[in-house]
Amino acid sequence: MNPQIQETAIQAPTDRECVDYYRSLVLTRVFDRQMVLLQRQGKIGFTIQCEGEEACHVGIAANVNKEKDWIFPSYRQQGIALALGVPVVELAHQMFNNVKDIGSKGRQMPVHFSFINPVRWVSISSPLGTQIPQAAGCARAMQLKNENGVVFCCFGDGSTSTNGFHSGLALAGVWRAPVVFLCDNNQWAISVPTHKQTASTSFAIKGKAYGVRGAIVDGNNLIEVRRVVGEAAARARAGGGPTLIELVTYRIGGHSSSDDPRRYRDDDEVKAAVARDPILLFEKYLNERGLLNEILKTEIWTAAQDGVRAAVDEAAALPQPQVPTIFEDVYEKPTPRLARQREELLHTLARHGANTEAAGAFPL
Ligand SMILES: Cc1ncc(C[n+]2csc(CCOP(=O)(O)OP(=O)(O)O)c2C)c(N)n1
Ligand SMILES: [Mg+2]
Repeated sequence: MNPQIQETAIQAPTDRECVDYYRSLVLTRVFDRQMVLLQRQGKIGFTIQCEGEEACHVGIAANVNKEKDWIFPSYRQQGIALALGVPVVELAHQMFNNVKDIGSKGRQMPVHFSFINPVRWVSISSPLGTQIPQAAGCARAMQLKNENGVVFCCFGDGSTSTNGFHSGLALAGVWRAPVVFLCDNNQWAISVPTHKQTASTSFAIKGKAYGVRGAIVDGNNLIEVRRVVGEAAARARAGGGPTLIELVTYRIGGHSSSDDPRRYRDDDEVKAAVARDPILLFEKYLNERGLLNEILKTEIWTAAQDGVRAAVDEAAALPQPQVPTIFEDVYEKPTPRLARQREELLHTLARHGANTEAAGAFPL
């Protein structure tokens, strides 16, 4: 560790910031619940909720410098995007995989977002842990270019069992790269509980073998998440190297819209987690600071519901991308083989038509 690096004291948030954080928590919750309803109605094929983990996301987002930093998310971080001001309609376009799904043009599963504006958000990969060495490499590149940015890399407790986790941390440790690894320990990796995932005393301790500082924070306490992530980001920005932060939280919903968690976990466990719902905890904090009253609360929930409804109406009304667009974007000039395949596809479509209806649930 470099003794020159001073710890940066993170200032408490202003009243205005606190109310903004609450808006982001609520918007994320409303968006997620609406996506579940749409999936159940057969209007979108799939979704992944982050219910119970929103304080992690809003607390992380509070430390992101949108001009300088990069985010390498996993598939359960929509709260970070919303808190950073990505318009909810952009998320809705991706969920419907419509023609305005700019990041992936309908080629990715729902919730696998990519954004460039207003945040550098790298396209989400389904294979677990693959973003971790990518994030270390991105941080190394910024270090070599003397850019003063930080990479925020998100993954779950289960993803610490991937090769990517170990190679990513090893590289980041050696390079002292400016990256903050954020492990959302939501207690489950689909149906695998944390005690079957690792025999370690924590996930944060896994950084030690790689020379990466570790920290553990209550992921349901937004103010604490903001502080601990803020300290790690400041340290990384000052050349102090990477940190692995374990955010202890709980996945209140199923793993995805294809999962029924009642088959493998106790209702009592979920009830205990719901009692520590991060939105309730943050409301208590706001009340203690005298920042929330019933009028403001109603205004914030109503605005979120109206915003999500309008975004969904707009996204649902748009068609899906034309099927031949799958040949675009890889080569500036398509290879002869691709050109031939495109012609064959056009021919088949002309004969049989395109079936663009979602034909059932995703397997995951
Ligand atoms: C390399 C790889 N192995 C397995 C899977 C299947 N899979 C998808 S999500 C998941 C659980 C991941 O759990 P965790 O990392 O804790 O994240 P969480 O879903 O809890 O946010 C698994 C095993 C995958 N996508 N990629
Ligand atoms: Mg998990």
